[in-house]
Amino acid sequence: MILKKINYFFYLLAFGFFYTDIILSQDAEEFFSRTPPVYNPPDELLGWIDSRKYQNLNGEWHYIIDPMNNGLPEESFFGGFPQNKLQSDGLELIEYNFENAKTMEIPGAWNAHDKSLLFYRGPVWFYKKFTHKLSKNNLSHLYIGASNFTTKVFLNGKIIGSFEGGYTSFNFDVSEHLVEGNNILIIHVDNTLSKDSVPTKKTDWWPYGGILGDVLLISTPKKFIQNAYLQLSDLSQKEFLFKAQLNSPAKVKVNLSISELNINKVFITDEDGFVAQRFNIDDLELWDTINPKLYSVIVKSGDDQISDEIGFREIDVIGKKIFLNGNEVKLRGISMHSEPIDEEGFAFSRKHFKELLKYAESLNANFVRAAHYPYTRHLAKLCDELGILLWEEIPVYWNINWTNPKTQASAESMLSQLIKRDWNRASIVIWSLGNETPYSLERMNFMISQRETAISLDSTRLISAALLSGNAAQFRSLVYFLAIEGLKHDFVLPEEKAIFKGITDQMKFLYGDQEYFSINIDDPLAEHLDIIAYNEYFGWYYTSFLVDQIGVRESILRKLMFKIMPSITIKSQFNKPIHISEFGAGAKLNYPNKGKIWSEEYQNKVYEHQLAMLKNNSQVQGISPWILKDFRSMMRPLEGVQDYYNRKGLVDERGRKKQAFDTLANFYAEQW
Ligand code: GCB
Repeated sequence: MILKKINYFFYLLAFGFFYTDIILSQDAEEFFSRTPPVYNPPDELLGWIDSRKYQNLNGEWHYIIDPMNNGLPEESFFGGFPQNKLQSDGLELIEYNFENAKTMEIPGAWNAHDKSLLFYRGPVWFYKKFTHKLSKNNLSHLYIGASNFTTKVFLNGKIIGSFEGGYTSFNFDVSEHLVEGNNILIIHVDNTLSKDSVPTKKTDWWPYGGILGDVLLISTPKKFIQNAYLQLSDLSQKEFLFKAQLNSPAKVKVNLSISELNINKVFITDEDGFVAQRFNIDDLELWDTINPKLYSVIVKSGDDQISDEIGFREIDVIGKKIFLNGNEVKLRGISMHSEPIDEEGFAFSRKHFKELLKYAESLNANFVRAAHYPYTRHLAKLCDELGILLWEEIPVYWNINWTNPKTQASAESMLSQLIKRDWNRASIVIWSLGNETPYSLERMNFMISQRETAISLDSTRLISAALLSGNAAQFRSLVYFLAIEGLKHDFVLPEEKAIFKGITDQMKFLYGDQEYFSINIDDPLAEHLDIIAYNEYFGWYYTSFLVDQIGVRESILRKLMFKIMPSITIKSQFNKPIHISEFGAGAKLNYPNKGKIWSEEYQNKVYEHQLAMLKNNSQVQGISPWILKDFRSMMRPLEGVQDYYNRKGLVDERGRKKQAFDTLANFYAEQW
């Protein structure tokens, strides 16, 4: 044994560590292979948080960048950063100090706060010292509005738990770990993504890192209402569905009141503390886009009381039409990313969205697509107040790992956390299961199971997903119709006409009976959706995909594309409304080469042709062009033009309008 310890001593010296106490007390194996600490998952999500008592922990936090994860307890030889060791006589070797570390405002993305972290993808530690007054009769829950993408929480040196998945809210009961007076909250956030995460590594938006939502210490009684749901479930029957979940598994009374409607109801939960009841309200002012009526709703049980402003409305589809409260409605929309106007980073506040929604309103839009991940709860609240219809989505984006059960669980957790947070918002009319997911059997199973999750939590909204643009066979027929058009025009050179002639001769037997190019959205997922959402990029991408195959100049293909666009038909074999969830073109504000790619004129031309085309398609009942504002993207490096922005915005990053802004605003005001 002594020999073993001496060997071990030299072994440690070789590593440059002089841990006598460890040598005397532990075996080498034990020292090097410590069992990893256990991080518990968050508790059931707390709803109605704006009506609860809380201590706000937003504001200035210290941070330490730790690319090697040296501070994680499971990775470190000195207990890790959560120990928050301090020097006392100056002879302790401690290689970190939160109190002296730089600070940043929380919520906020580190990429925006510190330019040197713009492209950073890795771990960062956050530290907050706060004073707290203990209250024996209450519980304290640490609530984090959003944190990207993996979060580990430590309070006063103890592990609280971890959460994988960004954008959505989560909470832990920290009552046992709080102390009277000063408390130290340390949060490890890692924005690394992988092939198994949701989203995966490759996204056409910035994978902002940091604590991106409010950090609140919410106080509840020991027996409390975790969440409650109140929605109009059937307009014709004037029927409402109320659900509430309490934390204590016992039969208790829950009181629901809406004083303006003289509603005062008492329900009794089951043994699990859960209640779901339907009831009728006869006389009611409905919420809609013109009159976004909200009622003050109070839910009480024992010592706990929560309240919210809730609107009641019905969204439905019948055949190929969409109905709001029984009246046909067209979705005059705009897509968004969660980035503020004229400010770097992630949009997290009411103020950010007030400003963004002003732009949506001046577009005459009645609908916003919040792509491609959950935003702050403030967005849906504002849409409720302003009467704007809202689409919310989770980042099941492009090709994620359909067969990994962990990936599936992560998507499901995001979807349910989002729904449980926002299920009382009248403005939300669509839950979107994802964006541009290529067809496979595994993807079908994955998405169908997601749909079931959504419906089991809330069946009063429509379910959609933005489907991929066109399959290979459809693109082949596009080549044929471009060639037919090419034979008609003098701007096409004789040698290009010869190519087009060859194409039409070869393909005539396939498409000769057809007059116009037509898309049939045949993705079998459409069968499981209420609205078929479809992203298409006529006038922008498609010609560049085809140019090498066809062998004529791209400029010619673009001209021909504009010629055929007004006659293109977009349909689906499924008897449902189609929503064009994206179309667009990139433009740099004031780009000098007028009319060329990247110019406002070219973008505007795409809008004019798209709107003419979509107006002619009767199954299309909604559109949300891509996109309101230029947004950051690591996929867009072109110097002097993109500079790591996707330039498809109708306004630039500072909020300055491009030409196409008014084109869309006028279309919505006059033609749609
Ligand atoms: C898409 C994606 C969106 C991209 C956009 C583009 O189809 O859904 O995330 O940003 O195209 O600009 O290419």
